[in-house]
Amino acid sequence: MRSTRLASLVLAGSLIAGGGIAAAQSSVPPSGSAGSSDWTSTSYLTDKDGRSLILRGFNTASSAKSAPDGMPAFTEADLDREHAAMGTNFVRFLISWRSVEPEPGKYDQAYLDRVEQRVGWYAERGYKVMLDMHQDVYSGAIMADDTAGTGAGPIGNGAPAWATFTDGLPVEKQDQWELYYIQPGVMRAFDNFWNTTGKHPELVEHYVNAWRAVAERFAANETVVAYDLMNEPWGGSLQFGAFEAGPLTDLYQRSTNAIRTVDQDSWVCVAPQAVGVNQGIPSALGKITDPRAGEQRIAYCPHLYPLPLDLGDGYSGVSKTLTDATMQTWLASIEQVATDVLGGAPVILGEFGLDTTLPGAQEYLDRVYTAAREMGAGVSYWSSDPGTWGPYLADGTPTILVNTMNKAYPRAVAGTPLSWSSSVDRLELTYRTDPAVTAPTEIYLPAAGFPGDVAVQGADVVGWDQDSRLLTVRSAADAAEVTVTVTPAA
Ligand code: 9MR
Repeated sequence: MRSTRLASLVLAGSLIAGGGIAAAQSSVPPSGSAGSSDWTSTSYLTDKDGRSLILRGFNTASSAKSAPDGMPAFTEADLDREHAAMGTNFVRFLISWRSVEPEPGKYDQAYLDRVEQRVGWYAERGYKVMLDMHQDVYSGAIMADDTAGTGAGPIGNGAPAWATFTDGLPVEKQDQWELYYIQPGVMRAFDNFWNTTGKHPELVEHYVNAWRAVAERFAANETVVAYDLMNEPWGGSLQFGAFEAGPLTDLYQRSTNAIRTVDQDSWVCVAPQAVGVNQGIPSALGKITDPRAGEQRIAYCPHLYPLPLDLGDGYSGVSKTLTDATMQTWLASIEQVATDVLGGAPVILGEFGLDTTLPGAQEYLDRVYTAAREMGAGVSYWSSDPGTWGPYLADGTPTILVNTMNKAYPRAVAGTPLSWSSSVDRLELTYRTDPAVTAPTEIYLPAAGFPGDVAVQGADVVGWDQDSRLLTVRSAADAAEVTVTVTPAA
């Protein structure tokens, strides 16, 4: 029953879309490298020293969605625990339009102070932050008290009440949170936001200006490297091509232009329509042009939620076959947008996640992290919230995620990573050096496989700090392509 209903949401998108899917699909190369793991992005977000960043971390956190102060239930001690146990270097930090702009045109600087304080915690520990303007089913104003009976907490979040216009249309209780998206009142709220109704041209303008207010605050902050413009966009009665190539691309372009009036350097992250594309249907997103001087800083930040796993089926049997098929088309779709549409954009897997107690969960986690590594993508897992999806249960018991995440990886590379891999006690990284980058390459090595001194080939050791678990190395400046291997010292 449950599966049928969520599947019907994906299908609903298709039906609303009419010919949209066909139009989107026709833009994907017929053979391409569909699903193969041989596509590697050579484009990366970079730090202020020009090093390529390999980003691994969490979404923090769902608990921020409806909190009165907009903050996640995530303390500095929680961050210490995460950092020590998993060596993460990245967070997709949830912010919301309702908190940024609680009244039309009034930006809540006290809220931005609180965000900045959390960013400071991450800064002290060497993280990079992507601010994610989160929404689910438009706004908490639509069904503030409705938990859908799932026990999963409030559903709607994102837009302020003053920007929520359901025009009196109903929103009935649903047993699967995604199904709220096709309730008439929610559909209408989106149609008003995108001004498909022709009645609310001011709403997107407000959203764009809210982004400028956020970017103004964080422009000079080196820890905030990226702005994720909209979580899991939904077009209401416009779907796929009609939505993605139309108002969605337009909002992304306008937000990018607004951000660039105050912030030249942070990356702007764009994502496709969520329903359907997160399940492997091709995207019809259009090109966004970055007006900054120099290289474009637009990143592609899609999500991955194969339907069977979202429905609680686990990664085994038919569900595994379907999930693998989803991965194939999803990978092809990511490559197509990142390369052909966005002109070689770096990729961050903004969200993926599952109930880690499902059968086959470990295999699925390994599969996705392998795919991300091979394609050169950053990853922010959904989410750090306590529970069976997260790294810790409410009582602090670790799930399989902790060991899954705690692997050796290069964090900041003095050039362009070409490939890397790691096992418990070995890391290998091949990269093309960039003579313009003088900062060393930084590698995280967990204590389990690297308890003491390390042996490094292919580069000189600059430093090895067994507290932070960070190894820094430098390669010969004239080497075009180098391979560095790290093992425990004999
Ligand atoms: O896991 C979240 C669940 O507890 C909430 O009820 C739901 C609606 O707010 O959101 C879930 O988180 C989703 C995230 O906001 C967007 N991407 C998919 C996530 C998992 O379903």
